[in-house]
Amino acid sequence: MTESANPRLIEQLRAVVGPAGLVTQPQAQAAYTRDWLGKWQGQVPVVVRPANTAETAAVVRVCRAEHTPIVTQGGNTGMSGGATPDGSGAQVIVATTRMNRIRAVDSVNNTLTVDAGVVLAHAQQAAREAGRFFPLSLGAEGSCTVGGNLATNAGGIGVLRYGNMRDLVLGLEVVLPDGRIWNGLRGLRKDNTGYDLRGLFVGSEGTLGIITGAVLKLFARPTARATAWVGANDLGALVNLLAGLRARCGERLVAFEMMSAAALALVLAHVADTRAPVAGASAFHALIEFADTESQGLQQMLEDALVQATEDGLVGEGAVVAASQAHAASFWKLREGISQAQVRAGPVVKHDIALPISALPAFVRQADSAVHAATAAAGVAAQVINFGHVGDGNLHYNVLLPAGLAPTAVKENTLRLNRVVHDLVAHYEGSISAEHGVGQLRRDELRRYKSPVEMDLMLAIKRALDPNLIMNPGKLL
Ligand code: FAD
Ligand code: 2HG
Ligand code: ZN
Repeated sequence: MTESANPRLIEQLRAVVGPAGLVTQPQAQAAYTRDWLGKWQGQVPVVVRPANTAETAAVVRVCRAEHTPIVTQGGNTGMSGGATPDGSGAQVIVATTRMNRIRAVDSVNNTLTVDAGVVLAHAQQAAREAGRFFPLSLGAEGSCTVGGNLATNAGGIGVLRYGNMRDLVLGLEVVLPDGRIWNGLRGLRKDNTGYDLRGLFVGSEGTLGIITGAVLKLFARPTARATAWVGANDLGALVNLLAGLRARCGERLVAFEMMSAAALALVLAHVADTRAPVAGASAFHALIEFADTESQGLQQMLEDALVQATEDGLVGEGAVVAASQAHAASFWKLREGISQAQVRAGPVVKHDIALPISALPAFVRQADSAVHAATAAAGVAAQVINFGHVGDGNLHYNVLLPAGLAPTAVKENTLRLNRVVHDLVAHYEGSISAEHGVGQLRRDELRRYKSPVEMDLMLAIKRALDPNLIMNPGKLL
């Protein structure tokens, strides 16, 4: 859509952010109106790129006066369609990426204060330069933003040791739907002065306000890492290996990622310069990483733990400890290539689920047979692509449909498989969105699986903060 859609709106926004802060040409807007997976496409009259918090607040006031809904967008790497506008052309995107200042590093308080549009990798870099460590890490870290990480409560590979984004933030600055600024940028580890306002905005997916700044927790920087690849014949063995490593090595265990044989095969087929780290046909693989501030003995500790696990029968088809950083990086390339490999392979029905770790083996057994029964009955040759952050109970239990399957058949199978998998997740009292958020992908599912009381509470919060419903309508609730 062009500027002529609502000239008065565009004019007022231009007065706030200047010409450099507006994207009005459809071609230039394309990078904002389509999501990373290529699943959703919207349209907007304009993309607004405020340079700071005051401009963001003024933009919100204009949009409110003009009854124009706002879709906040960071790096546009989300997997639930939360940052993609609808097709009406009536919503505007407010992109945070010009707000990219590292505001302060306090290495005594162990905090890092950043604009919300700072790319996650830049926040990690700022921590590193201060001799500290910011632990949130995920495949999209080169382009996702701290604001997007907060708004989706992102998880990733370090959750078992450091927690998810909710655990990593101390303070927030937020532009509210009425255009006021809430300055909650406190670097406090103790503050019992009422309701947890910060917690409300974490995971709110742009529906309660625009996060413009954050105080993040820093940690001691690990100086040593040891990485291993392990093949196992069943998921029960891997889950027992995880429990054993935790008991034996405690917080040195910083990542425990799983991928099924099918997930590994998909990466090997679709990502260049990859090869399987161990020979043999293991049904499951784990990528295990230890880290410590003390380098002495870390590699040995991992090797000893794996020898013990082999004696205990938990390691099926072999294990290998990386001999160099490049060797370790080749393991991580396999893990981080899965999302891209899925995009290349065909339509994928995603299930980003969390379960108690102890329930994972039984869940996967039941889900595998239920999915195979459902797809066989529909006459579709589907393949389960199961991988994820087993160390925190988060599976990406995805189902790959045949490339070239008609869109109507993809839709029918998606609905059918969502029901099969999510009903089983509910049976195990798990979550249907572990880390990717609800967005527009899981909005209908949420109503089915949340209790009426929980839905009422969330709607009451939404109405209280955003009575005009201008913040990301059609998402989450
Ligand atoms: P966007 O996609 O721009 O937005 C996501 C949501 O947040 C939208 O609802 C948007 O409205 C809202 N939002 C964005 N910025 C703000 C703000 N400043 N204020 C208010 N609301 C805002 N996620 C994981 O948790 N773990 C993973 O391991 C992981 N791996 C990934 C790997 C790949 C290759 C990709 C593409 C994605 C992955 N993700 C993962 C998805 C993940 O949610 C995002 O990468 C990231 O957290 C989103 O940040 P973003 O800046 O791109 O947000
Ligand atoms: C990951 O863990 C991401 O790699 C993406 O959360 C998961 O592609 C997916 O389904
Ligand atoms: Zn993930």
